[in-house]
Amino acid sequence: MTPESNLSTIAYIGLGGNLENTLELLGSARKAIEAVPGVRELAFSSLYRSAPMGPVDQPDFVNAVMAVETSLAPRDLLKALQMIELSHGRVRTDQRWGPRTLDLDLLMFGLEQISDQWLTIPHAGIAGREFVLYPLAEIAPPHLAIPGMGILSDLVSACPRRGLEAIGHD
Ligand code: ROI
Repeated sequence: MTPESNLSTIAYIGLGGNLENTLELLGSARKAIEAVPGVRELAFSSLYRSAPMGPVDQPDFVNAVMAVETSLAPRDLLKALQMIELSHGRVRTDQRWGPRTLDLDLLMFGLEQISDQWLTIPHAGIAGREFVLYPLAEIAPPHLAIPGMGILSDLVSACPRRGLEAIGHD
């Protein structure tokens, strides 16, 4: 079968970045993900502005979650996302490659649970991160079971919004 046929697994991808061209990068990354053979977009959440998790002496982040249907194996989808990060996620500052400006995280791959040296599915950072859970809840069924973590709506209820705000649809 070609990668285009048998689109059977629903995967969720988290997108984020925190430099000034992040909005452009997220739109461009979205197009690049849609262009991967064997991947079809099902939904794209609003864009959300969030306070940085971790070191606070950095700009706010913009985050979103995308649902796709795919015929790819999880590791092939991961590789495609990493290629897109490399081609979109770095900007030139002076002579040197600047910090990574685009993160693409494979959050879920159907109901699979994978834990090896390359990949942890579901992504360990889903639970407790408002900038993942709220956009995910916008485009996924509320009763979605996240293997090993619980039901999406319960995880959202347990997670304060902190400063998270939707900044609109694209
Ligand atoms: N904080 C927010 N709000 N959003 C992110 O996507 C994000 N990504 C990161 C760190 C630096 C941990 N903080 C983040 O990699």
